Amino acid sequence: MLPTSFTRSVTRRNHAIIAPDGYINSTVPGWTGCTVNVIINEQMGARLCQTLVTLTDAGQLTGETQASQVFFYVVSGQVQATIGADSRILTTGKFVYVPAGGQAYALKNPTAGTQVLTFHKVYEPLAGHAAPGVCWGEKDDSRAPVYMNDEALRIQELLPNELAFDMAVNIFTYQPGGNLPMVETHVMEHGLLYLQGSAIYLLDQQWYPVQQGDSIWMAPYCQQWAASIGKEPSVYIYYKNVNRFPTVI
Ligand code: UGY
Ligand code: MN
Repeated sequence: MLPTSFTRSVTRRNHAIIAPDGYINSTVPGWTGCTVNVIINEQMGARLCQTLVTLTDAGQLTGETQASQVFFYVVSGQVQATIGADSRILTTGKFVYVPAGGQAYALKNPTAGTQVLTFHKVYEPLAGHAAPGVCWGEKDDSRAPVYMNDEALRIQELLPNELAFDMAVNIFTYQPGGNLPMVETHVMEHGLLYLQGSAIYLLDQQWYPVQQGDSIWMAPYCQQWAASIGKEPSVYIYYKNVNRFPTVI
């Protein structure tokens, strides 16, 4: 038994590891019968919000988007999502993207213990492109092409690759022995949740062991590299800001 003074979580200037051992619940208006853990938000210096919600069988997530678009992904369990006139059952691995600007949403009738991951980003309109509509989909390994010619790495892009979208959400699968082909140094920001397996992550020249259930925030230019550890694939779902002019200068 580890002392209660131990945690793998860290919060640094340009990255954070948030392991479930340090969760403290938040109350969010309209989200009832559930525990909400706000994993990443602007208080950290981030420009996205990431939450993990665990629902009781009476749980409901209801609201209306404002400046931010919201991406809901079912990590485990199932829930009924209603967006406008469209209502669908979301089982594990299914998602719905809800656009910014007054779109009502309701996630209801979950099985007890259902976990829902959310990513939120203030939408930046792009002249000449209509804002995206509601988008439904699911994790599908057959739609995950090889990444950078490395058979041990596959990425599925969950949202359409269109300029109207200013955020991407991808699922990255590393086979045992797989690792990023280089240390990435880039302007885009990430929030992620490990869905399966374990790995070693290098963030800003520091090493972190991570596993299923852990979340990571990487600020712009936080250098990053990862390798799968163990005998099963390591899999994470991650957010990335994309498709907008990179500077106001
Ligand atoms: O899309 C990405 O930047 C991705 N390869 N980064 C990451 O997984 N840390
Ligand atoms: Mn990256």
